[in-house]
Amino acid sequence: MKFWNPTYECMSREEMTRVQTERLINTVKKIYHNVPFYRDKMQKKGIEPGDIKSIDDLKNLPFTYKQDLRDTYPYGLFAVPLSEIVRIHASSGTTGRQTVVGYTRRDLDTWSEVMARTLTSAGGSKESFIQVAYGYGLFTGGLGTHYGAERIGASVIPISGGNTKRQLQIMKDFGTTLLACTPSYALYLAEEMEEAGIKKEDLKLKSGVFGAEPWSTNMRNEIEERLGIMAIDIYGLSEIIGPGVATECPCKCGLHIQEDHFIPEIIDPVTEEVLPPGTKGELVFSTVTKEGLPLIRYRTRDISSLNYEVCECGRTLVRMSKVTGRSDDMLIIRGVNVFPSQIESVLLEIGETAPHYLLIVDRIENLDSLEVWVEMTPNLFSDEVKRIEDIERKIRKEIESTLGINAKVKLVEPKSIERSEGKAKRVIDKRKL
Ligand code: DLL
Repeated sequence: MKFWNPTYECMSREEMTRVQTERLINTVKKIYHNVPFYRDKMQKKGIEPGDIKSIDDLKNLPFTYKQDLRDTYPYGLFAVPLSEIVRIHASSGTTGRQTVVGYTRRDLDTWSEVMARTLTSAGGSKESFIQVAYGYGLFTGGLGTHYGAERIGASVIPISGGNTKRQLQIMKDFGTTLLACTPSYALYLAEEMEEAGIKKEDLKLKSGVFGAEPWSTNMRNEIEERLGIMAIDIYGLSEIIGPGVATECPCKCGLHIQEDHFIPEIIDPVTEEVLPPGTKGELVFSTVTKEGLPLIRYRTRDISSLNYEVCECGRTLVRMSKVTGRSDDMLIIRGVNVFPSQIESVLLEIGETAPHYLLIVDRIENLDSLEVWVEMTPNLFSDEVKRIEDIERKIRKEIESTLGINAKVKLVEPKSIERSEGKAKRVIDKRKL
């Protein structure tokens, strides 16, 4: 099966606009009456629910920031009585208070629906064996994928993250056909698999849905090659629902946003002006079916662009470009904007090292410095010093020519960079700014 819900996934633009408008009007009414925070914000802007007549009026509504969720911690933005909330998750935020999100029974149903669309798009069906290696718990990755997988009738293997040897054993013995985990963990699994002497031909794996962190196209090629699968990018964030906000189809040319539930906009993060399709900027979402925690114009900090052309796969859902990084993950090194995924792309393009790296940023005598640590492959490790130095030089030159910054490149021993079972930590910023 190609689509889970063709009525919405292949709807005409006019029809989609009609659905979105109706749902937006309802949501705005609800938040105005049920969430004092939104009522205040709207009143300050001099708008009433009746002023919102179409999705063109979205731009007049106030933004919601992560800080607003923190300021109203834990339940201040919920729009229903707490007795209606049947599930609570929290975001894995690394800085500040974590943000708490709540779901009603209908929200869980919506989440399963969008995840069912996602898994179907990645080739999943009731015949599939889906190994969910995202963490279960407050993180939305595990349970979100789990419910979607059950919805399509697949056989779900709820192994959660970690315990890599066991993951491989189960993958082989249970005949896993679809793997769900972070892209960095997928690579780690590939590495351990090779070490354990398991060949990709020994497995039944056909595809994977990888997300929760930025990853480059080169990393996709590496995963596809080493695991012998189709690797699909899946995007989402707890505040909006969790995984399943958007996903690639087998065309792998942008991620289809489930826009009958989440209306996207791209804005200039500084001027907050809405940008036209095709222009890169910050992704902003308004949820239009959520009951527990509806959010209007939520600032994701993720950088992307929108494409409204109909995709070859037949879906009409707007596509967002692969997220290359967050505006707040972006490193500014001597005035140059650098996303870790750009460096990842250079490393994998050169391809003579292992795909594991760490960026160390420091400020020495008022000058920013960037060190790139990259792991050697075992072969390279046993090679001559001169060859190792040659590769270091090659990487340095390539980073300089593609990103315009000078980096110190250090090839380090195989397996010396810590592996991650969830989101990878790629940057150590020692600057005290
Ligand atoms: O990471 C939800 C998720 C789970 C998505 C499993 C996909 C798969 P949070 O922990 O709230 O939720 O983190 C959300 O992670 O704003 C992005 O910065 C980043 N992110 C998520 N998916 C992708 C992706 C989950 N495919 C934050 N590419 C988001 C790049 C991603 N970044």
